[in-house]
Amino acid sequence: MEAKRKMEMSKVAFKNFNAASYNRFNSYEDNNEQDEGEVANHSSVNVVSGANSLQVRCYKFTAVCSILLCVLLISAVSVLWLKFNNLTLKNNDLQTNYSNLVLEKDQLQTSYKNVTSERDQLYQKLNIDKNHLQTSNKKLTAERDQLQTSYNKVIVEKDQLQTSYNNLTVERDRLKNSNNNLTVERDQLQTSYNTVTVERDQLQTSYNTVTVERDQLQTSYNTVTVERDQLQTSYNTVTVERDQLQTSYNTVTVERDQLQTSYNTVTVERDRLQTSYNNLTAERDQLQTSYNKVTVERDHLQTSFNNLTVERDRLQTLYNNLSMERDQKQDQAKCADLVKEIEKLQTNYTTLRNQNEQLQTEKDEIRKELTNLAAQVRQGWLYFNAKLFFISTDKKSWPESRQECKKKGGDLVIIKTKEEQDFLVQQLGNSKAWIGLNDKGTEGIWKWVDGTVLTTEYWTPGEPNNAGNEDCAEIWGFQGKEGWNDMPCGNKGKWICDKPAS
Ligand SMILES: [Ca+2]
Ligand SMILES: [Ca+2]
Repeated sequence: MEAKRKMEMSKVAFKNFNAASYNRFNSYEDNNEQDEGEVANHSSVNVVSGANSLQVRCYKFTAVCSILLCVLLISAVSVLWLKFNNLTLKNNDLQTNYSNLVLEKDQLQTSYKNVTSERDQLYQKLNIDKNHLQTSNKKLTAERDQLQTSYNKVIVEKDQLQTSYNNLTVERDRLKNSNNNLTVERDQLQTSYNTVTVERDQLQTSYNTVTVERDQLQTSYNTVTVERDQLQTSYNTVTVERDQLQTSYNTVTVERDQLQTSYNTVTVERDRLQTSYNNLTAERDQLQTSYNKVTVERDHLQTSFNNLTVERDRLQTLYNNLSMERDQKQDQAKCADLVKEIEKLQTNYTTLRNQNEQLQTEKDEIRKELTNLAAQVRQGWLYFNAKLFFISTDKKSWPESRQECKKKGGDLVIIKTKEEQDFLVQQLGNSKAWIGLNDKGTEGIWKWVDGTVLTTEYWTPGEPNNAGNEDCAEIWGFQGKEGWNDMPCGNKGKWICDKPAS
């Protein structure tokens, strides 16, 4: 509405401005015509004053300014027209809002009327209730005053009772404690009484037996006193002996520790020797039977020899006698026979003595061999099938291992029988070692260290596989994988040497 009003005022002003401009322009035209008339009137005179020309110029300038103002006003009016349209649209929106608000106002008006009627009804009810409550309040006030007096009396009585109750509570707690203590003491005394009664009975019986024992002990005491004196003297001598034994014990303890360490090393040596000993025992038994046979033969020969010696002596005397006889009887022929007989016996005797000497040297050789074998076994060699085997504990490459074997008077082991293979697998246990087998010369042609070509083989399944240029052989004792495997010769491992037993 305000915008509409402003628009109407703008239109009126525009009309007034146009009217004023038109009047001013008309007055300029009139003045101009008047001037022209005057110019015409005064042309004859030909007098033109400078003041009149200035006035004309001012009028022209005013006309131009008026035109410019008109243009500006037209543009302002168009802008205002656009704003007016916008305002018209907003006005319509506001109009619809106003209609809605009017409707809401009517609804609120009816609600207000309903609420007012309800308020009046409630007000009437509240008045009735208030009257009831006022009468009730009066009655309750009177009752409250009566109860207040009663309450005061009760409070006084309660305080009296509270003090009595507190005193009684204290007394009760004290009695309760006393009762508990007495109960505990009674129970303790009862148990003590029971145990004391039992102990008294036991003591009574003990006393009776003790009395008997005391009499016995008295007699024993007398004998013991005598024995004690004897023991005292023995004790003194024993003490001296004990001190001597103590010093001996200390030295023995030191020796025992030394022996313990020796024992440990000897135990290891003993186990190793035990296996060799078993093999040697079998060999020795064989040798023993041979030796027994030889001894029997020797004894047999010895008796033969003794018999022959006796025979020889007998023959010698016979010969002497016969010689004498021969000399006496000059029986040359008989003598010659006898000489032949003697010579024959002499040769028999010589052969028997040679055989005996041969057996003696054989026996000495066997004994020497046994001594040599025992020395080798002590150095760690194992005896099997007339050969000695050495299993190292150190680890070296295949060429270094072979060098070590040669230093010991042998070479890396050559295995040509199943018995030797099984023996070495058993000795290795769960480990492996280099053997004297390689294919360094020609790949796939395996040769022993003595130059012989491999014929009897005990390769583990899948070997030799030459996986990574493997030219040297090792033996495995691993359970389920017993056999040989090829490995790179530079790898470090244990090794097995062998050499003949004699
Ligand atoms: Ca190879
Ligand atoms: Ca291999």
